[in-house]
Amino acid sequence: MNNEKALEVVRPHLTETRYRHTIGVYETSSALAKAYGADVQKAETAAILHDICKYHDITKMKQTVVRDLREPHWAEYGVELLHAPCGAYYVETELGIGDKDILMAIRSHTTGRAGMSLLEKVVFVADYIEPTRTFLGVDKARELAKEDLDQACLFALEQTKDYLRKKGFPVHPQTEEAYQYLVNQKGDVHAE
Ligand code: DGI
Ligand code: FE
Ligand code: FE
Repeated sequence: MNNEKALEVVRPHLTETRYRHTIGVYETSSALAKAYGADVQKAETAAILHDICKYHDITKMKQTVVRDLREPHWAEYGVELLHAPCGAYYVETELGIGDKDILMAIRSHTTGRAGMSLLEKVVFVADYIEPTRTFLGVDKARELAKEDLDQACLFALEQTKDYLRKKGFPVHPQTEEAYQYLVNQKGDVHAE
């Protein structure tokens, strides 16, 4: 699906603000893909569609993860997580996008994943740093993304874990594992 078509498809699923966020993720993913040598077209498609289920019905999304995906854990750590696996499922089943790299980038864009592919990291970081984001620490994340994509992922995961801890929200195991994986990898680099 070309970018123009994907933007047209996603637009009615989103609010105006969320659409602007999506454009930001699209442009940032494109730039990061170019900088780090990821597949630019795949990064752009995944970015445009990454939040397609953000405002879908929560009850229906819970049904999707339990009945269709048979991964009920997505429903057990807060409703904010549902749109990522459901987004990948929707894009595959309703839009006919079969590319596993794109689907995985959409699926892991909220929690990250241990051993993320380059494409997953690009979309994960772009979602965090796109120009309309304003939270504390976002400038630091933007600087890190220019230097080292893994460091930017690690920083985003650390900050997310901190935020969740302060709010008293549970951390999904995939977020924790994504974080630990990068910490261990960093340890390995320093040991060399
Ligand atoms: O959809 P966006 O707002 O663009 O961004 P996102 O897909 O990264 O979703 C952010 C939300 O997800 C934010 O409210 C924090 C939440 N979140 C991220 N990781 C976890 C999490 N919530 C829980 N409970 N556990 C997590 O591990
Ligand atoms: Fe999202
Ligand atoms: Fe997003």
